[in-house]
Amino acid sequence: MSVLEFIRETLKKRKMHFTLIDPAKQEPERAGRLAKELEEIGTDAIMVGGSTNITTELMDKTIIEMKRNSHLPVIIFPNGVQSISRYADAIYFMSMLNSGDRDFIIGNQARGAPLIKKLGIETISMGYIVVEPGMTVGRVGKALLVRRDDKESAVGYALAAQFFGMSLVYLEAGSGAPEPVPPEMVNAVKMNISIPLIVGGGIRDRMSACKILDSGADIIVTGTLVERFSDYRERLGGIISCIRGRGNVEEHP
Ligand code: 1GP
Repeated sequence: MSVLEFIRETLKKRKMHFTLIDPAKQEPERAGRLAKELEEIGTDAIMVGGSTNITTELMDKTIIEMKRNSHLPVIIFPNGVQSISRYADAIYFMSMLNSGDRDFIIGNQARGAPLIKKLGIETISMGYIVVEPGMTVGRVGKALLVRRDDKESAVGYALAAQFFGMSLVYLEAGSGAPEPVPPEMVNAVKMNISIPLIVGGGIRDRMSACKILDSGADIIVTGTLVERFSDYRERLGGIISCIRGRGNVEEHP
């Protein structure tokens, strides 16, 4: 089963949680141990990537350790050609739809596509929309940030992703954002699209996760939680229990 099929099949039964691990923020061995722990806690997949200091060697070593320690699907969350690793299960073939820099919309993608083809990595097409405050990814990607009160623009970008034939839409507040994307915006986007909606950035506890899920997110992503909170096991457990308590629940093996 491809990673996209796994996502689609799981979403027929329940919502999902993905964990973002930035390979530049810890040694590959720690990333491997984290993957094992995250699998035990119940995350559904690991996204690997970051906005700065990413090299192919670091991606390779980190993903090898994750695959050695867990059965979780590993999806590359790329910031450029240097993020492409032959060891991943899939790569988001993503476009930052509201970037002001063509490299982030189509340039890096065109440069990386031949290598992805050569390595035979599964591609999952995704429209990526950066909402205020956007944090590092907003700055690096020169995002023309969607204002937090501008639901119409978010809906427009998300629908454009769907009409382009993309498989997923990602609403991003930026890693480390003080608050997640507003629930009203999540809801407006969800009401208008029929492809799965991922929401990430600033989700740190059960209450904010539940709010985003109830507003219509199909998949929520957390990253900073594992990096900066010593009680991340309890926090993640709470977030995942919210996911398991929503929708057509079926226990994940
Ligand atoms: C970043 O949405 C992810 O791309 C995760 O954000 O680090 O704030 O959880 P946090």
